[in-house]
Amino acid sequence: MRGQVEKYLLNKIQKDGAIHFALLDPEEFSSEPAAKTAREVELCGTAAVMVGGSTIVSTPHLDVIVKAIKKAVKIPVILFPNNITGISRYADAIWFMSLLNSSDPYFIAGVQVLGAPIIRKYGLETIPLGYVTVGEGGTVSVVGRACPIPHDKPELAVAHALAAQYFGMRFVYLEGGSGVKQPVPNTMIRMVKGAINIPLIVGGGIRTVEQARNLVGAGADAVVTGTITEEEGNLRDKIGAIVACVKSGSTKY
Ligand code: 1GP
Repeated sequence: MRGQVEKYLLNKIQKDGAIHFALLDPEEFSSEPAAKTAREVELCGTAAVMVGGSTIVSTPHLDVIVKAIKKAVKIPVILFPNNITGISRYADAIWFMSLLNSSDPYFIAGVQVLGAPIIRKYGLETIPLGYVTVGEGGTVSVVGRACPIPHDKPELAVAHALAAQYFGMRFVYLEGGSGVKQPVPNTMIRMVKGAINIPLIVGGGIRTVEQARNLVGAGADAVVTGTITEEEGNLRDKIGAIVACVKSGSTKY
């Protein structure tokens, strides 16, 4: 059954054509700056705050950050967990995700089995997500023992995305890796989007309005930015411009 947060995301994609997620890595923030950043991205029109990072080990710190963000914003706070340490009782929902191109069963289904009873205990809304790393792959591919899909093999991305859909997962995330030089290529997005009928999230290496526009133009239903949210500078200018172009850049609906 779809929960409130998922329904909200689907409605927003339907209404705006495409949406933006701001990703905050708890390891890069203390609670006050995290709350301030979340407030600013909310004002920019981001759909939700995602909280997670590839190397989180301290759940108590994660709890502090999630609580601070929850207090600061009205938009949903969705966990983007790297492991069972990435689960906080204070969030609204959790991407219940499987790293489909991992070679380690732990990241495909093992950690999910360990986390499921805790998620139930906390009453977190789960949103099933097929997660696939591509290109350089980033830290997440190293930590998750994944073999990232080469940029020039879009048909492999299509196969993974279709498998996610056939498993019953309700979103697919093509992950280029945080801070990578090149976001997921447009051709890959176009081919994946053409093959599936669940929403497609794209992230990793997105720094400019131009990049976001291209990704949405190619078919991304949601774009995630993390690194630029952590950098110095006027967030309203950077994120605000990307959110605006994500909305207007979509021609899908
Ligand atoms: C990482 O896709 C996200 O999981 C965000 O990447 O930090 O490069 O924006 P960036």
